Amino acid sequence: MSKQHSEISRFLSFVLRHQPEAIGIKLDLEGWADISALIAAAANDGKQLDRDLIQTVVTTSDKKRFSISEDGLRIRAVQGHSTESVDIDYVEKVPPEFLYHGTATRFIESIRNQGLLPGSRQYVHLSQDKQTALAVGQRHGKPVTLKIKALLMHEQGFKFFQAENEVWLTELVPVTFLTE
Ligand code: HQG
Repeated sequence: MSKQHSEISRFLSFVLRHQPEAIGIKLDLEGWADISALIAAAANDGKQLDRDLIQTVVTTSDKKRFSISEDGLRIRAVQGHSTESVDIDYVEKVPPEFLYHGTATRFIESIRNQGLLPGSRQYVHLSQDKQTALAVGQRHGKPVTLKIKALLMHEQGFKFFQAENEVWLTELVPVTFLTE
């Protein structure tokens, strides 16, 4: 991905996950923003976007962070939201026996005491494999992965969802479901 494209990706993550109001756009409950409104609002904010650029960023996003509606008119972030105005109706899914969470070593003590909490986001993010979790952890510092007893959690009534880009979501992970 070019530097220009990753800057646009970061900008889209910011407005579509966290602060749509920063540029004066609205997201619906499912997280969708009107692409024309987004382009106009971004222009007012000094960012030149157009449909082709947006489409390229969506298509080339390494983590498939965004999706465009079938009619081509709207865009949303598929997960990672902190804004309360969005409440995506994710479909519940039975998780595999284990899922992984990547974090930094400095958070481990707190996580062992409190379990995994969503922080500013709506959900705790979990990965299907250890390698992906390690890459997520790397963003925060010296990485470490935790193995989560996901199926056992599910059997005990905790809900799991999977976003379009395959990231697993759950509201929190109590300490008893952490291994290693
Ligand atoms: C940690 C990226 C102390 C948690 C990725 C994490 C992901 C605790 C940090 C997505 C804690 C939150 C989300 C506790 C959790 N005490 N620390 N009790 N419970 N934490 O960025 O999972 O590139 O909000 O371990 O691929 O790192 O943005 O969450 O280190 O899917 O598209 O609190 O973001 O995608 O950090 O990442 P984050 P995350 P993008």
